[in-house]
Amino acid sequence: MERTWRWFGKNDKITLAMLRQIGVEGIVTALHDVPLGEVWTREKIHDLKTYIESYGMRWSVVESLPVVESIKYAGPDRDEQIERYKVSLRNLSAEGIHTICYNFMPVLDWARTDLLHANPNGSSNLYFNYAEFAYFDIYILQREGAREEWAQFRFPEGYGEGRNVLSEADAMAKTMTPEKDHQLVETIVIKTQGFVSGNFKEGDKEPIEKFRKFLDLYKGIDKNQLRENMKYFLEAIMPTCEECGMNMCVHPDDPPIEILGLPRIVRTEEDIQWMLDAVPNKHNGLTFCAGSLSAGAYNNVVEMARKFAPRTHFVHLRSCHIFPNGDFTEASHLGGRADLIELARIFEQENPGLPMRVDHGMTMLGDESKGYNAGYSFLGRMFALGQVQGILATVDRELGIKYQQPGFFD
Ligand code: DNO
Repeated sequence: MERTWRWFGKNDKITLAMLRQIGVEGIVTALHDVPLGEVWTREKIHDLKTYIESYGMRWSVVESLPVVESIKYAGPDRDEQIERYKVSLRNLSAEGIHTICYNFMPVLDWARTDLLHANPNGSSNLYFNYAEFAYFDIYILQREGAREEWAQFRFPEGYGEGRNVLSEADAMAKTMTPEKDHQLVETIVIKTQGFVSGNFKEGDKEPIEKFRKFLDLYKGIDKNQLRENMKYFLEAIMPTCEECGMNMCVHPDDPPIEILGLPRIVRTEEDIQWMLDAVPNKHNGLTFCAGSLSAGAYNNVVEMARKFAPRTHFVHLRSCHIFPNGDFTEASHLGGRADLIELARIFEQENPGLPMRVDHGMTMLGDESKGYNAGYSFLGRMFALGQVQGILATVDRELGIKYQQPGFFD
């Protein structure tokens, strides 16, 4: 596997010079300053690519070339937006970049309710609490139908026994303050979305109003319709991908559950199989995000890796722990539900050379005061990368794959 790292561009406090020292070979990044829906020009791509190369690394993967909402809900300008997307694909390919990570999640990219949840060892991790999310939905967003949906909510078998998320949310309503509400909105809407999606930005004045408008766009769009819209998009771009050797790899929904009354269609083995079969072209592939998939109790991540390795173009190594009450947090990269050791073995065997990045990491040893993007600490991710490098070195030796970490005399 190619050892890559998600870097947020020239303003990232974590510099390429730092990454070079810790065994990073490839960079995963995006043109974060280009507004959503605008074409990525060849000049801008070239500029960033050359900058990365000047540090002895390469731009391996784009994460993300965002798919605007109107492509997802089939708005009036969808075809125009798809044409722009194709131009960006051609420009990226002309600069030698051939792997694109994107997602097809409506409105909200990924979701967590706590970004600094204490681990027993004094570090912290990202956390998802169902009752807090239900509180946000019912009391802050005040979404029509939310209360009824949460009343029907059931955890997957074996989890959350005897738990009533709706009454927990109602109990929370008695103790929440405007400050705590603000904090939850910051977490769910701004801090997790601000740096990845383009729908919401740091400093948005009325994020909840904005959120409601986005939700309205999806009225009447169910799972089947969203699937059709995804198929439409993929079929439309495949000829361009073939022509310029571009691998598209969809990121699974994180967490892999239906939320806010919105359909989510990349959650399970069946979903992924559907989307690969719907457009049976090798350029239509998957970002195997072990972390997102492992947050779903119904997902057997190792089996899914075996099944989908041939259509995987990019791997996110991360693992989740699901508590008996159904909430989940990010586990150590050596533990949790995802079994990264077995995954590394499967991918090295079945599809060698894939770009891989460690995903998320603990916030530790002072990371918390540096203002990093949520989940994207430096020391925590470096620690995880060290662990994953160890896994890969061991697996590679077992499989007879020669690998020399760059930057050392050995
Ligand atoms: C969060 C990320 C996601 C991911 C996008 C891909 O940490 O994994 O935001 O980059 O969904 O399009």
